Amino acid sequence: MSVLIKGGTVVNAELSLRADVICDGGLITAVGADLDAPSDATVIDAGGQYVMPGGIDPHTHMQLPFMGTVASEDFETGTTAGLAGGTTMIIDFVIPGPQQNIMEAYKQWREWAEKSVSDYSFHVAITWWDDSVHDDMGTLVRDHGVNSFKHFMAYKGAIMADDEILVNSFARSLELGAIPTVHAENGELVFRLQKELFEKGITGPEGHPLSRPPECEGEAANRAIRIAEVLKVPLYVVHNSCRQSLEAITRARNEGQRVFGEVLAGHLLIDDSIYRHKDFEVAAAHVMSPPFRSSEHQDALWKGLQSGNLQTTATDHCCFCADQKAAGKDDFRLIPNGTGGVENRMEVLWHHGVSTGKLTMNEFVKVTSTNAAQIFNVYPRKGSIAVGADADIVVWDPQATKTISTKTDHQNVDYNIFEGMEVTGCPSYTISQGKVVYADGELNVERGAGRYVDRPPFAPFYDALKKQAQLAEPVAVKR
Ligand code: DUC
Ligand code: ZN
Ligand code: ZN
Repeated sequence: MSVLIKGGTVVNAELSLRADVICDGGLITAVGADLDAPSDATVIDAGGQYVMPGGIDPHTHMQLPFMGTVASEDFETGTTAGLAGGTTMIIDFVIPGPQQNIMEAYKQWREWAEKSVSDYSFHVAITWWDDSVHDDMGTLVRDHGVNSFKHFMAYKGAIMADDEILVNSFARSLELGAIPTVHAENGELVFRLQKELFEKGITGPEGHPLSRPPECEGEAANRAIRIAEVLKVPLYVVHNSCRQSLEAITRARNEGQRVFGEVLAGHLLIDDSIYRHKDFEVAAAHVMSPPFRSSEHQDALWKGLQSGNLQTTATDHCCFCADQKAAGKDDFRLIPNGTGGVENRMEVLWHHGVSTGKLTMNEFVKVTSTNAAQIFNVYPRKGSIAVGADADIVVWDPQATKTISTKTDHQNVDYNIFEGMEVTGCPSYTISQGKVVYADGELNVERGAGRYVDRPPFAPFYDALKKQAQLAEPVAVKR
């Protein structure tokens, strides 16, 4: 079955042009003026609309077992919600428990993800260290299409990676041609601040941001960046929420270091006053880490995106319903951390980014799709409208409006952090693997249609980095 998208403007990261697009056999087979439809083709009239690469959300946690419960959104419902919002690929995380065999965890997550309706891939978290972890990292890169490893610098006593783990895993990543990524928060400081606040009687959600100040994030981001600098390995810092971590990234990039930064739609648009909301349910629904920050930080993050010092946007989609959040009713430290957004990332970024003149349409494509595809090495298969690329496409109606609400969204969670937000600019069609899976508000998805996407290592570039690392051996001292 083929699809002809007719009369639209194709918007790629590097250029926009009036062109029709034909999809056949899951791939884009033609891009050009006045293309004729094959006789069996479904024809989409994209007049007055933009035809863009489907979004890639490089940071989600579907059905994550976390803080004594399991995220409510699974791989089927989560990827369905993504498609309704124009996101055609997610990169989720395998997170082994402390001492859990890495390959066993990887297989478990692969099994859970088989029901996905759109394509997906996995970063793998390194939560502990021994020779088996070292070897399993090699197996994952060589045989299983993994080219990125995640390190949580927070969550002491659970999945936190200390400096020893960071150093071992970053060095191993360089050897393998993989990119380390970090959740940057100083877990020791967070642990101490949480305890102090609780002992002072601050037990509600307002304690959450107080226990995780921006300085904790800035310190951890800078530490990870400097470790990566010494080891000569590129680094990706996930969900930057504050000026301090952005400054650490910007400084390093200005010094020529290969560091990438991600920002979440929520951190760009929601401020920390929400944690002081009178209703526990509302405040708790926003508990995620790092927390939402004051508007000073949002301004800085937008500038980071505009300047190119932050390259990707994500959601950290990790949903917990009110009954799950209630576990922390009397102790904010027990509120499961996580918020949703996979369905709304593209539209809130368009509305607040493109419509306000902060981002061009091409920059929008870069930060919602192309940059993630390039950084995680699946470009141009993903992240571009080009002959031979996967036919993962969103047709974008810049005039369409909607009010975001949990009553109408497809996310499997009872609270939408963008509740009530009015946006102009929404997907009218989403095409995944060449099939129309979302059209004018109707979904037509198939459980299990999503494919695991292999991401190869970064071999030639890393060879040069490895040579540099070897050159940096100590010079003998003559006495
Ligand atoms: N932060 C969250 O809010 N949830 C899942 C994991 C994380 O780092
Ligand atoms: Zn995180
Ligand atoms: Zn996360």
